[in-house]
This record gives sequence, C-alpha cells and structure tokens, in this order.
Amino acid sequence: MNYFSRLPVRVCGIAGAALAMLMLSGSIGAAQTLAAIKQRGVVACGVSEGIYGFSIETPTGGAGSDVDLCRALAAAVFNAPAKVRYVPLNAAARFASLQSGAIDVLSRNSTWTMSREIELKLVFPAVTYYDGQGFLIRRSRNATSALELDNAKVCVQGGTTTELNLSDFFRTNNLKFERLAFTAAADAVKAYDAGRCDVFTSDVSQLYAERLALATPDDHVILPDIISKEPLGPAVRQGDEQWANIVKWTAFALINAEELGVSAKSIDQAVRSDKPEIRRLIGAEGNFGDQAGLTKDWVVRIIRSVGNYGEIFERNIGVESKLGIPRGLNHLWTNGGIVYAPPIR
Ligand SMILES: N[C@@H](CCC(=O)N[C@@H](CS)C(=O)NCC(=O)O)C(=O)O
Repeated sequence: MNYFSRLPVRVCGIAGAALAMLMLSGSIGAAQTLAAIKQRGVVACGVSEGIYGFSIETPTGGAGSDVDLCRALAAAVFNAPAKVRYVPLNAAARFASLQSGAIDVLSRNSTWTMSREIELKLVFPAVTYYDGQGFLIRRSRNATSALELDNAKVCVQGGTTTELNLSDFFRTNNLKFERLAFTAAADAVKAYDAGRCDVFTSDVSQLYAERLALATPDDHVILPDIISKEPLGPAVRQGDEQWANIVKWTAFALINAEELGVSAKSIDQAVRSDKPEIRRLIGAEGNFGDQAGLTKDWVVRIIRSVGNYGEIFERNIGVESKLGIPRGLNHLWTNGGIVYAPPIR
C-alpha cells in the first residue's frame, strides 16, 4: 500500500489515556515493533496532512523528505520502499497516535523537546532538519522585523511548539497580539489568506511550504527573525531500543552516505570500493546491519531507494526544488552546517 490511507484519526490531546490503553493491551513491548512490521508487511508511518517538501500525498504515494525517511525504513526492512502505510496526522493527534501503536514511527516535521520525551514517553532518535520559528506577513505591511508586529492578529496551528514560542516572543518584547489557533494547518492558512490575521507563524520551512498555497504567494514575505530552535526529526515510542536504533541509524546512514560521497548515482561504484569507511557503510565489512535486525546490505537498499541526505534535501526542499530553501544549518558539518552523524563502525 503506497498511498496515504485516510484512517480515522481522533484529535485527542490526552496522552495519558492512550498510554493506559497501550499498557493494558500489552501489544507493544520491547523489540516488538520490527516483528510487528514484518508480520504486517508495511511500515506504518505518521506524516503531516500535507506540508509541501516534507510530506504530501501524490498519485503514486507520497513525496517529501519526511516521506523519504518512511521509504528509507521500508527499504531497510523489506528492500521495498513502497511498503509504507502513510497515516496523515494533524499536530494535535500525532503523539497519541504513536503512543497507541497506530503508527510505528512519526515522521512529520516534529520538534524534539524535553517534554515530548519525558512526559509523552517518546524518543527522538535523530535530527533530520534544523529549523526555527518565523513569521509570514503581507508584503504591503512593509515591516522588516518582527518587533514591528505590535497588536497583530496571529494565525497559528494548535498542538504545536509554535504556540508557546509565539507568546514567549511577544511577552519578552512587551508586544501585544491576538492569537487565532486552528486544529488543521489548512484552516490556519486559509484564515490568514482571507485576511483574518496579519501574521501566520510556524517553523520557517513550513512558512515556505504554506506560502505556495496562498492565492498570490509573491504578496507575502517571511521576516528574517528566527525566534526559536526547532530540531525536527522522527519520533518513536520508548521501550523498544531495537526499533529506535533502526530509525536512528537509518537517519545517520543517510548523512554518513552523503559525507562519504555515496549517492543513488554512485552506489554501484560504492559497492566495489576499497575504502574501509565505505566498505563498512555498504556492509562489505562488519556485521552492523544484521546486528540491528536488518541485513548486511541495509544501507545499499536505502541509498538505492531514496538517495543520501543531500539528495533527499535537494530533491524536496533545496534551492533547485519548488520550495527553494537554502541549505544553511542543514549543510554537513564538513560544509559549514551542523548536520553530523556518529560513524558506522
Ligand atoms: N515543529 C513544530 C510545528 C509542527 C507543525 O505541526 N506545524 C504545522 C504548521 S503548518 C504543520 O506542519 N501542520 C501540518 C498538519 O497538521 O498536517 C512542532 O513539532 O510542534
């Protein structure tokens, strides 16, 4: 199944209830997730309801960098990147869905925070995109800084880190604002486009994406202010280290492959390489894939299916894509960015 299945998703912020259900059912314990995925035949991957560049529905399945991580996991487990069941989730529904076991992994522009790990009992195994919160406004407002937004009406999606950062920023700077919160991102964007708000605030990558959906995108600008840290990455439930490690090392393998120059284009040469680091990456030396519960050639499967981190970034998000976001912080550490993966050895 390689399309977004419209499972009925309850919008529910009560994490505790979902957790209690999970404990009673006892269906998800240590090292159960990979076995359940294999038995089911697909990875159940929670994605957004549609953020261009990250996760959108397409006639042939899904597209975007978060979708590519789902595909990479299916390639690692099944050698078949299409073996994913996509579950679109709005911001408020996403964590309860993960806790209840309805999805195996959440790959949906979600920020790694302390409370989401400690309170919601989740794990964010890796960062796949370093983002920050910003503001989208009408060009005609002629503002050059967020400090000029006193008394603005601000549209925001509820159930996000965005809401708290918004009030922190206005309070810290002694500015007043009126908040209009929406459950669905599409409604927040529609309200902004209809002029009900002066400002739409979100992670900057999502501002780029949502701007594409406005009636006249060129009439809107993103202010230069970045008011928060939003390290985005996949999340899994606590208590299953095997699966958490597979998600973590899949993300790290994509980054290590780029660093070593191993891409979808060069994978056939890479499998013949005599460089020790590449030989370990592709499984010609060592036993890392097997030890993780996969196969020796797990990285070869991943790279053939989705390419390396840089290829995923450029295809979906980068300056040559429709989104057109400069790579910035998301350059490899060897290239002036902060994207850094521990080595496979
Ligand atoms: N990174 C932030 C914000 C993520 C978020 O949900 N952003 C909205 C902004 S538009 C979104 O992606 N919504 C898409 C959806 O609900 O499907 C978080 O983890 O709370």
